[in-house]
Amino acid sequence: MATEADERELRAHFEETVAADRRVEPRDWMPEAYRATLVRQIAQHAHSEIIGMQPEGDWITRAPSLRRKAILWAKVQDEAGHGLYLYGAAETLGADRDDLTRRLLEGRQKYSSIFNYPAATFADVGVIGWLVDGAAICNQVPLCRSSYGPYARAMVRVCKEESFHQRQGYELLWTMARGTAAQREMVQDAVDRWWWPSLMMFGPPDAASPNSRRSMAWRIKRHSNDELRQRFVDMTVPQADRLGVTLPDPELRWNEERGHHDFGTPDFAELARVIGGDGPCNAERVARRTAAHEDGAWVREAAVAHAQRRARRTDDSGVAR
Ligand code: BYC
Repeated sequence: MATEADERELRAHFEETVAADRRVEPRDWMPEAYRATLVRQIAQHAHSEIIGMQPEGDWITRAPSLRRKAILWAKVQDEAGHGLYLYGAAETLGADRDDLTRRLLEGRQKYSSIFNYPAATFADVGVIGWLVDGAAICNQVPLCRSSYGPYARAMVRVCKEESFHQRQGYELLWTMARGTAAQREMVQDAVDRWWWPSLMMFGPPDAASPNSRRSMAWRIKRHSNDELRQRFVDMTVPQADRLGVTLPDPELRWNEERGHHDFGTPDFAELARVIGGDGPCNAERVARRTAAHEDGAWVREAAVAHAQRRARRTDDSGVAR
């Protein structure tokens, strides 16, 4: 059993590792609160990827051409892969995937607020790629330097794929914006509906963010919620100009002195309501995820039975067959 002196030494080593920007790995000692914070954030991130398949997934059968259908199908499949890497990263911290799924379905763990909004038209597919994946990239690129090794490494691959997703969304909108007047209207309408919820993805303002200070000290998060929100606005405004859409914020303007855009305040009361379960699609999203989990029970049972049979055969002969 570790003595107090051992623990002091282990803690000092952990703090030195984080301060020197080296990676904490699963085999390393870590404070219990660091582990719990990571499980909380990584699980929430994984749940977001999986629930996030739903708004766009609804459009796979209704995509207007075979090309658009193939692209969308591949993108939604990528999100499933991201969920898988992230659940894998959570497992390296001792979390159990079944338990995490149960917590999601029982409302004991969260997923990103953004996926509780409906994807009303095909233009929403483009806007989700451009704005939602764009916001995700802004948030996730710094996570590639997160102090926990498996999370940081998962983020490298996720970011590469998200970057492709963002471009496909922008390309879709670019095509629609150069189409008919009705298509241009659909694009503007989708931008109007998704702009503020996209800004809310970055979380509450810094002054109301209970986890930020500690997560930043541990270098799990590298930037505050407000810093990343600002970065996203600065990145997106020129893209909106090129596309020819208006961002629905009368306070949005370049501030020469700050070298950043000024912008209005998102409705954080709405964010709190959506996180609390009272968004436009919360009930539908969780019900769909629950049904998919129940429908998939036979696959999990078959996989376990297969693994057990393989293990038994290995025991009998010493060789897996
Ligand atoms: N939605 O102290 P704070 C994708 C919670 S999916 C819901 O600032 P923190 C994609 C927060 O968890 C990518 N909950 O927290 C997929 C905390 O609650 P708990 C999704 C939110 O952790 C498919 C409380 O509010 N990205 O790209 O320091 C298709 C107080 O907040 C939200 C990630 O998951 C929210 N928006 O910072 C297309 C990124 N905001 O846990 C695209 C990873 C806050 O204490 N996560 N909360 O009960 C993070 O970077 C951070 O967790 C956050 C919040 C910036 C989101």
